[in-house]
Amino acid sequence: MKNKEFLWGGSIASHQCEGAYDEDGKGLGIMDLVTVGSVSEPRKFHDEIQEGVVYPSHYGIDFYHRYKEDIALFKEAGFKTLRISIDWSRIYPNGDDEKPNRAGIEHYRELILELRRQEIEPIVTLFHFEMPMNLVKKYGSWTNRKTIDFYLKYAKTMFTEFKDIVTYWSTFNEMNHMDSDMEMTDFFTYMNTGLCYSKLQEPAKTMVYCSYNMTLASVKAVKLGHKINPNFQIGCVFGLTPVYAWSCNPDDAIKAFHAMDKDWYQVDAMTKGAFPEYKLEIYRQRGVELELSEEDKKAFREGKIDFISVNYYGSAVESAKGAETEDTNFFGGQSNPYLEKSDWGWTIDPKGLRYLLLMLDRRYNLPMIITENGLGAVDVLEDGKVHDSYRIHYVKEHLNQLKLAIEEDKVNCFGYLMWGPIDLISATTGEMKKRYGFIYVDQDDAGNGSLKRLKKDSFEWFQDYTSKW
Ligand code: BGP
Repeated sequence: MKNKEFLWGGSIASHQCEGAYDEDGKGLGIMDLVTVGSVSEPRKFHDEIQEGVVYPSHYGIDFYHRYKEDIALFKEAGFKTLRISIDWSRIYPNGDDEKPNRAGIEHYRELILELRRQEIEPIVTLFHFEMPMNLVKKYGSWTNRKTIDFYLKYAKTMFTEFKDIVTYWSTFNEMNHMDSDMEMTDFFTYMNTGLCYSKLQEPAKTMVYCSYNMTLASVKAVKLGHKINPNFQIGCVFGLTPVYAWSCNPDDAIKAFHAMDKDWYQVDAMTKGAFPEYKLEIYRQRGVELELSEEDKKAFREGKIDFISVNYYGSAVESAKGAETEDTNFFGGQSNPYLEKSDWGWTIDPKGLRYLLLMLDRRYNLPMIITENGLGAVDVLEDGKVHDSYRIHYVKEHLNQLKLAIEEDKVNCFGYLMWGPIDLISATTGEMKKRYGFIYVDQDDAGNGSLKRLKKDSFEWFQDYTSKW
């Protein structure tokens, strides 16, 4: 395939790479209170910063100060695009401030202009697990509709400030993981709201209000952005997991379908011009009656996204009977006996990517971009080199499937972005040693290291492979 326009690149998020958590007027964000964890030790969520505790967002990989050096490396790797996120708490430190923080705006302007100078197309996410903590403490986060207004004020500021230098936007990252229809972990709830599921007084109600209000905020932001610049391409990032039936028993197929509905209802809400009735019915079954006002209905009609962004890491399996094996899966359901897992228990399923793209293409008929994919693995640094053949294998297998999806299945996919093209902090565990990058960063889990950047074997491989694709 010779498509010069295809967007090759990578995705990063501010709380996982910037550091500088209290510089240039930044307020305290929800991720600034999350400790380092590991595969066996969950991250903790604190109310206040405690002395002697490691909070990875405070240092990241110092991208805040080193972005020029890093962008030069991305350019060398052949990137055509970089997906970044803007940290809301750099723009409105408390979320409810009257005026934005100019230093925060200017920082992102410089970063975006640097990308433009290097001919790298910026894709900007407005909410990637980053929100001012004050909105959680003072207003109850997304349970309160006022938070929608604060988010829209922030979105308006960004759309207006960057209307001539950014075309591609994402309203949210993976808010679909937070849902009323599952027994939530603290982690997924906290990442999107700053609230801990286990401490909620009325969990069902809270989850319904938060997920509905965030979905509404997204469609309203799309309308607002299109008004500010009709050329904007505005999407939303969904973390989507194809779910297979354990067997050909129709009961398993229905169970698997419903498991996907948990994630896909938001795609429906943002593409079809209405909030899905089936979701309102599920809310009812959970004891929450949600009456949509005429104004809300109008917002869904008028705020359809222009494209679908997909984060893909693996697939899941569901059986109507419940667990068929003891071995459960990070993505829900149980392990798939046909597939391998990463060291962190994430299923590796390149064909699942093709299957997912097919389903999305036939169901929505919209342009798509893969905004995250990759292998979190431990890398060994030897004599200044990292021989990461396992990563090359992983990416190659996924790209082979992507090629089949585009060339044979004719799905409309306009880009592929690696997650964490430069090693950064893991979102789920806060570790540094769960590395995804083509570029190695010398830093350990406690934040110690020279922060030196080194090209891994996969760096040159990516450069070469994508230039010939
Ligand atoms: C996605 C998030 C990213 C990223 C990625 C990998 O769900 O959007 O922020 O972190 O997962 O996860 P982890 O870093 O935990 O390996």
